[in-house]
Amino acid sequence: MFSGIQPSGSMHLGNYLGAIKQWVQTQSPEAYYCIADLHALTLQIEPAALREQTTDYVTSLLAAGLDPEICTLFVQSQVPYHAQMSWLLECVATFGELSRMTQFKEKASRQHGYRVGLLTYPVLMASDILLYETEQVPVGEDQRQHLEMTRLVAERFNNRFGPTFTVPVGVHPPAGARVMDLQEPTRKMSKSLSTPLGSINILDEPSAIEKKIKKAVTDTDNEVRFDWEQKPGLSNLLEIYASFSGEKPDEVASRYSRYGDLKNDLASLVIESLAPIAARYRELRSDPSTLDAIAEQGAAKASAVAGPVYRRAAEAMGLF
Ligand code: ATP
Ligand code: LTN
Repeated sequence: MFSGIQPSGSMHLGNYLGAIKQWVQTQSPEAYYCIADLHALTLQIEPAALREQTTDYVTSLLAAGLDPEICTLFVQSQVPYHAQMSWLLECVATFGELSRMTQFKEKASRQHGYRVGLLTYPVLMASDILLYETEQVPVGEDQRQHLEMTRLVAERFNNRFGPTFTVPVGVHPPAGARVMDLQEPTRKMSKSLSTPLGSINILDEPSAIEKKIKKAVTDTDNEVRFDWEQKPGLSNLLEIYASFSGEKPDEVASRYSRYGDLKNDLASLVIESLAPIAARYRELRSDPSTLDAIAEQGAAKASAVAGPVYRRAAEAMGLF
């Protein structure tokens, strides 16, 4: 199992429910999770902020329940095979394929003179995944297209150069795979695009969580029903509830007749579920040397797996 997260901005409820909760539930000695700091270089980000946020993300993932005694947690740039493999796979993927990626088109259209890394981003992601002989990639829905790209590149490589890579599949949670912005429920909750009221961060204060849920955009007909087409705002709240409580969104809907009651209970549920993470975060963040040591051990464990796979791929392509 392999997955990653960029250390950009604050970790939000979409990241937690779409990806991290699954990582924690399925962690094992064969699970590898990385903080994708190389991917974050595709964004406008100050060096000091990137360094700080990388430590914040190591801390948040530990606080959310990843246990470095069970799985491997590491920082992408500390394992140089990722950047090396990315070059090999850039010579397998095509410009046409990469320029058709939705995320690239969206992000590039918002920037003048966007970086080449924004185009080749999915190749680095494919490298991350393929270096660990990954079978399953737990991610949110928004990464579906990048996973398809990873499969395509792996299959093409295997056909051209002989069996080298395992071809992975994406796994998405039954509820919470696409958490929407609370203010614009037709758009996904996002680090780079959501407004402060649109996104709940996992370290938000209880009063902020309550305020954001109460102000979440719904509709005016006041009928509690799970229906993404007609009621995206309300359905998003029901889905967040279901993801925390382990129920189906329909079941949650059947218990409520008023939006206000649902919002009150949801606020309590989210506050209660996130409080232990925030408490653990504060405890761990006060000890940076332990965090550095965990990342260093993680990088050593990751390198031991990634190194032989990189060499196999390099040899298959004819490198000296
Ligand atoms: P941005 O929106 O700025 O591109 P992001 O919020 O998507 O960033 P990432 O680091 O790119 O954050 O994503 C980390 C993980 O969180 C991925 O597995 C991704 O699929 C998942 N994820 C991100 N946003 C959501 C969301 N709104 N709902 C469910 N999962 C999400
Ligand atoms: N691009 C991913 C983050 C990411 C990732 C990965 C996810 C980087 N490398 C490898 C899964 C596997 C995103 O969520 N934006």
